[in-house]
Amino acid sequence: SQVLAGKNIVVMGVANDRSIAWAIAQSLAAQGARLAFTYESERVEARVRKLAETIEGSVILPCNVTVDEDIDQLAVQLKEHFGTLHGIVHSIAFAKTEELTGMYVDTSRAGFALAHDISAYSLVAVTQRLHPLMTEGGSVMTMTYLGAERAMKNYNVMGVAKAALEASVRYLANDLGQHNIRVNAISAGPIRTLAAKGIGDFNSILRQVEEKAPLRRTTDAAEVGDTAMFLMSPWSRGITGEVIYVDGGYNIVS
Ligand code: 0WD
Repeated sequence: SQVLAGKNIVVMGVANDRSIAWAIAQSLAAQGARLAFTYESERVEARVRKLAETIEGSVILPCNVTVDEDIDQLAVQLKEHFGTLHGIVHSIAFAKTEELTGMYVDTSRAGFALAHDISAYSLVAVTQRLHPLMTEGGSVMTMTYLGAERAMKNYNVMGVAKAALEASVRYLANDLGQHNIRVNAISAGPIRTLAAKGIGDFNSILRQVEEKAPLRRTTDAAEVGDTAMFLMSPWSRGITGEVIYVDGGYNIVS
């Protein structure tokens, strides 16, 4: 039997087939979840639609997380399609390329605000509007990185935004626990995706992980997918407000 049969989950942040959100969707679908995918703009719509078509019964909805009306509409649409919502997968981040290289001290006001809006506040904005649909309890998860805790080369403003995101996970978990809604983050090791392309010297980051991580290899998106599946499932029912590392153990030695 499938552990997520009868569960309705919205997956936000598929850009292409390398997206971590896509690997998560595979793991959730394999366990019988009914999925809704959101896409940021027409720029990615066709790609997301093609991918979603390979998962039976899934729906696709627009949502740019910087636009409150988009998230309002998402709530309306999800209520129409699903009635009850059981899970939210938030796998979204953005910073200007020029802020992801060089020194953090050079971060602009606008660059700081944009990175925090899309990468941290969006989790709050989405959870705020969707948690009322989680009438049977639920699970919310987001994606973070070790750069939230360590000053890592080139990660810069995104590390500061991830620190805000991780703190948000704790505050949201504390707010929503009374409704049996859990909120957690996965801290993944570096994975080659579209978002990773923006980070300076990504190859040397991957090489370091291969050398130093206890598992002596880089993280596979499918490993993140399976942990996300666990977080969406009742197997993790006692876990909330937590950051779970899926990084081959890199954080314990670095
Ligand atoms: O090494 C990595 N790839 C890691 C990624 C290690 C640890 C964590 N993460 C995090 C990222 O910071 C992000 O939060 O995982 C999450 C997913 O990232 P990804 O799968 O690596 O990257 P990608 O496939 O690019 O998905 C992120 C997507 C955007 O893609 P693009 O590249 O088109 O910006 O986030 C979405 C968009 O689809 N996104 C938005 N969605 C709605 N509204 C918005 C927006 N305004 N902006 C970006």
